[in-house]
Amino acid sequence: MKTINPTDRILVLTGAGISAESGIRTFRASDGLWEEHRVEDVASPQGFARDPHLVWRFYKKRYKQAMSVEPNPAHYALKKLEDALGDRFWLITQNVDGLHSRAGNKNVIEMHGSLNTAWCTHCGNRFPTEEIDLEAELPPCPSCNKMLRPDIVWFGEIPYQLDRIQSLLDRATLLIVIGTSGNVYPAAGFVMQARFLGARTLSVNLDAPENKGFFNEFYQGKAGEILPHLVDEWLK
Ligand code: BV8
Ligand code: ZN
Repeated sequence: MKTINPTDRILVLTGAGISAESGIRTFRASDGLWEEHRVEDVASPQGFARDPHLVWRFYKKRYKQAMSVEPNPAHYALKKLEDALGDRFWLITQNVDGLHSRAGNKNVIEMHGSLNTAWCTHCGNRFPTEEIDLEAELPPCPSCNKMLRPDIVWFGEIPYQLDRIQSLLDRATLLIVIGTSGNVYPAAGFVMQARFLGARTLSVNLDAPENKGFFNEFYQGKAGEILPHLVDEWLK
């Protein structure tokens, strides 16, 4: 692909595949099962209402795992891209592992929430997960002592910052989608919107995503191997 034009506004969307080489299992790799649980039991408000102990155990485990791994070359390639483009670069992630921020990216939108935050639906406050009592079976809110919930967007809940995302999509000249199967909406629909709005669209994915037909370019393989070279090529 030709190098990036000086006027390009780049929007990146990432999914679980970009964290795979950091050692975090993707959603699909376990055929829709996460650590032996059905998605609707651990990633839905109904599941949380039914068994908050199970859901907290599931998220505490994923939080500890996310804290124990490192960003990989794909994350650092996106940091390099943001350094070169400044506010003409924005990164939307479906991931909740916090690895993009740990790699140094600043313009990040965590549209499905984050393992690093807990949310009290009673008093509305949010707290860094490192500051709450994870030893408690059901961590209590430091303000009102009621039960916290993970600050994660579950299935059936509305993703965060959709209006912000829409305005970024409206102005993007290039949408780069990395490591996502294109199963989950509304994220999977961004490439259609970008195409419709006249942006160039590019996918880097281990296997063909569901919405493959909407990409102008598709680089098949591991993001950690492909992305650093692509970014160096673009920044020449
Ligand atoms: C909403 C937090 C209403 C949880 C997540 C029927 C049809 C269409 C849609 C629906 C439907 N029924 C219900 C819906 C809506 C639903 C949905 O899309 N369901 C799907 C399953 C059909 N969506 C919702 O409920 C969303 N909310 O719709 O609200 C609304 C919306 C807008 C306006 C008004 C109202 C909320 C969805 C958010 C759910 N929460 N995450 C948690 O993480 O604990 S989603 C969760 O699963 C992840 O965040 C991620 O988004 C998703 C998994 O997807 P991927 O990231 O793509 O991961 P996956 O494993 O699938 O793919 C990995 C890819 O990487 C693979 O392609 C693989 O090839 C590739 N890969 C692997 N290794 C590498 C690699 N690529 C490169 N390099 C590698 N090394
Ligand atoms: Zn509270």
